[in-house]
Order: sequence, then structure tokens, then C-alpha cells
Amino acid sequence: MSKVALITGITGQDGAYLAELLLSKGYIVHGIRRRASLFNTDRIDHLYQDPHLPDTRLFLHYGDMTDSSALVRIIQQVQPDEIYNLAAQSHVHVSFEEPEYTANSDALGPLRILEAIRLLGLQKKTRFYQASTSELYGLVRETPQTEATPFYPRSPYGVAKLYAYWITVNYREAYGMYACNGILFNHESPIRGETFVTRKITRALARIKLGLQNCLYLGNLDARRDWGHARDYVEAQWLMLQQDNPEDFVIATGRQYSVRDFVNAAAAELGMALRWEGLGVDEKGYWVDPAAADGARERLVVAVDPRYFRPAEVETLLGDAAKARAKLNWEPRTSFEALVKEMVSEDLAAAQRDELVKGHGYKTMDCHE
Ligand code: NDP
Ligand code: GDR
Repeated sequence: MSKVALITGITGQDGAYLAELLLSKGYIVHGIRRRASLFNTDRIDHLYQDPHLPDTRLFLHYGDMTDSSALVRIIQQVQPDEIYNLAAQSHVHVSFEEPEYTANSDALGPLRILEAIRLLGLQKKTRFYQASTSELYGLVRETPQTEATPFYPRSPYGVAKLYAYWITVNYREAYGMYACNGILFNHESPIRGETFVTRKITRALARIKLGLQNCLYLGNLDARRDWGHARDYVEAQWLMLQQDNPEDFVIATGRQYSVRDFVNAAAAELGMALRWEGLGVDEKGYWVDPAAADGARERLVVAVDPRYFRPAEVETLLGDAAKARAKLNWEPRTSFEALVKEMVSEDLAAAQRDELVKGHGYKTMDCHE
């Protein structure tokens, strides 16, 4: 008998990689998607299976983390062996602008699912994974961060995820549920949302290189993160639900880079060595573009825009995944260099397609967030 999994947030970065992984393991996969005015299933279109065929193993349901009745209906219908709660308003900066909505979807959303499991009498059958985050550490108290490091969130997103973390622990302890938190550090990929800093950088630099965009505006270039690959991290999510006992795990690479390092690595991958000038808000990155119309003129390609500063910043994160290594036998497989290379290569290919479209007189879209 195939196991049945339910993924909230299946249309997001992790949801797409996890759905692919679970299908490859023979699971029947159900996903919750939101109604949108445009198609929002781009990331999972390659996994689509004709629902009219008898051996279909991927099913999508309309629902929302803010809508308890829809969540109960779907869980009752699907009777999942495993629920992966990945859905969230996941943008830290946006959470300062939409704090109440962020709390509703990211804090109360997981509670709604846990309650649905309990009220439907599924607490012995259904295992629950909560997408917890290194943002819980916020103003870090020790480095590197482990499962025992105290939390100090710095954004409405982090605070909402703190509630979600503890309600997951609480339901595990109170009702004996198999519920666990993956405390995942930043993980990226070519299908990372375009407004997160890594993807914003690889996409913009590829477009600048091809003359489709002039400048990349960023916020805090000194922020330091522990960046891994989403493909590796969803494997850890699955492993956490396959153990004898539910536990919480840090998932990280143990290597740390600044945003500026990421810009330099992506630029180097594109053959654009950058020269930096100024400090803080004056900081700018120049590139000597050999193909520039007026000879070897230096072009401004990166500038700081204070609009991207956050009201409270998480300056530095570095994880220690020793527990996951020991108990889950999990290791990150993708290096920082390989991650940057893969992201740049896919964004360059996309920019080349846009160049072709533009060459035929059509307008292409820019992304400024
Ligand atoms: P994405 O932003 O790419 O995906 C979020 C998903 O949640 C999308 O499918 C989105 O739908 C869905 N969603 C958002 N709000 C709702 C809602 N109210 N109801 C139903 N669905 C909703 O995030 P990632 O894939 O990067 O991250 C997955 C999870 O892991 C998130 O919870 C995130 O907070 C957490 N996390 C992520 C890390 C990372 O570095 N990527 C690190 C640590 C934790 P739609 O496509 O319609 O927008
Ligand atoms: P983060 O990721 O906030 O860590 O949350 P993000 O890529 O948004 O920011 C990382 C760091 O880069 C700095 N930064 C910028 N960030 C964005 N988005 N845009 C910019 O122009 C920019 N310039 C500098 C930020 O200030 C920050 O310090 C991600 C999300 O996936 C969360 O859901 C997840 O929980 C955490 O990672 C772990």
C-alpha cells in the first residue's frame, strides 16, 4: 500500500521539490493550493498527472491556511499518513507590512491543522512536519546555532513561527502526536521566489549581463546566512517523519556567507568581476563591461536602496546540523559554489529567452522587490 502525504504550500519552492521526492518514493501526494487569479502551479506543472487516468498519484485541493473548515474537509477526505506543513507567508520583510495576516497563516495555520488531526481522531495515524526556521534565532545568542540555542525572533514572521514551533511541541507532548519541527536554515534553488535575495541577485545579474536591466538594488549587504539547496533540505523533512520517535532537528550546511559574497560569486559565475566602492548606504558595485558601447566604461550594476532595510534585521545565522547528521544520517550534498552555479545558469537561460522575445519587439517583465 502506498503511503499518503498531504503537502500544504505545494506550489512553493519546497513544496515542489518535496512533491517530486515523495512521488519518486511511490507516495500518493495531495497538495493544497490557493485560489489565485492567475495560474500558480508553475513549479509543479512538470509533475501534473491527468486526473482522469486510473494510476494518478498527484491530487490538488483548494484551501487556505486561514480557513479551518477547508483544512478539516481536506484532511478528513485525504486521511494522510504524513502532513508536511510548508504553507506560509514566508517573506520576512513583507511580514512587517502584513503582521496580522502573517500571524494568521503562519501561527494559527499550523494550530488549525494540528486541531484537525486531533478532532478527526487521526493523532495515532497522521505524522506532522512543521516548517520551522532559523529566523527563530533572530538576535543570535550563540554561534553556531543548535536545537538548544535560545530563540529571539526579530520579525512578525519570526514571532508567528515561534508560536508554530511551540504549538507543535505542545501537541506532541499533550496528545502523544508524532509532530516535529525542522529548523531549516535558508535554502535556495533555481525555483526560489524572485524576491528572496539569492534569486533576486542571480536573476538580476543575468539580465544586466544581457542588457535587459540596468541596476540591481539591494538592502543590507553585510547580512550573513547559511545557504543550502532546497533539494537537499526536503530530504531531511521526509527523514524527520520516518523515525521511531518525533524530534526537532536543525538543518544547515555549517558554512556562512554575506549577501555581498553571494553577489560576488554570482557575478564571477557570469564573468563579471565587480569593484566595490563606498560603505553602507553609499556602497556600490561596478563592472567593467567589455561589450559596453563606449569602450571599457565602468558600469554601476549594484547599489544599496534603504527601502530594502528591515525595521529589525537578523544580521547573522550559522547552523550546526550535527544532530541531523547523527540521527537522520543527513548531509547537505550541494556546496555553496554549486548552488550559485546552478541558479545563475538557469537564470541566464531564462534571460536569454527574454532577450530573444525582446529582440522580436515584445516587452519583458522586471522584478524590483
Ligand atoms: P514559498 O514562499 O516558496 O512557498 C510558500 C507556499 O505557501 C506557497 O505554496 C504559497 O502559495 C503557500 N501559501 C502562502 N500563504 C498561504 C495560505 N494562507 N494558505 C495556503 N497556502 C499558502 O516558501 P518555501 O517553499 O521557501 O518555504 C516553505 C516553508 O518553509 C515556509 O513555511 C517557510 O516559511 C519555511 N522556511 C523556508 C526556508 C527557506 O529558506 N526557503 C527556511 C526555513 C523555513 P502560493 O504559491 O499561492 O503563493
Ligand atoms: P530571509 O531571506 O529573510 O533570511 O528569510 P531573504 O533572502 O529575504 O534575506 C536574506 C538577507 O538578505 C538581506 N537582503 C535582502 N533581502 C531581500 N529579500 N531583498 C533584498 O534586496 C535584500 N538586500 C539584502 C536581508 O535583509 C536578509 O538579511 C528566508 C525566508 O525563506 C524565510 O521564510 C525563512 O524562514 C528564512 O529564510 C530562513
